Amino acid sequence: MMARRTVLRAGGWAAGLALLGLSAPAQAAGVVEIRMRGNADGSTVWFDPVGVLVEPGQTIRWINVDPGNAHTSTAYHPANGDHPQRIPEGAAPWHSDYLLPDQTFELRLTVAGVYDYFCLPHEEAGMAGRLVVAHPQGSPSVAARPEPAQRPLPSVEEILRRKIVRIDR
Ligand SMILES: [Cu+2]
Repeated sequence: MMARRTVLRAGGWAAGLALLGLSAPAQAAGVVEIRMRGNADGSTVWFDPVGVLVEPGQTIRWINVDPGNAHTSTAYHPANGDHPQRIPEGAAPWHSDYLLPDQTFELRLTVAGVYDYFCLPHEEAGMAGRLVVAHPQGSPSVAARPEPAQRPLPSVEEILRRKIVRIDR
């Protein structure tokens, strides 16, 4: 089966540059990979890492490495099942659709800020993650936001400090 490889360019910034015959300038940073994981009996599911600092335009790739479950990467946004908006104003919401084991989904975010997302079938089980999009140099303009009720996500400050935050299992 072919792996799903969907690229969604929120904001159309890179596409606009391509139309001008220019390449995106922020190619230095590599792909950030976030694994969708579950334990053997399926009782615990999570994103690994759960919190990541990414640069604007950097490719974020989710991969389902859980042989026992389908997972999604779905932005907290009213467009996704009436969820509260927990992505920056002006940023496009995303929904990966269901990823079977070994399938992937790619996303590029160009609007700086804090993005919270969840797994559609496992939100109740606390499967959620946080991305902070900021330039590595200079002070990032990211606003703090109230924590979701279901489960504490790593704080913006912790993500900025450690860049990658994992859940210990
Ligand atoms: Cu899931």
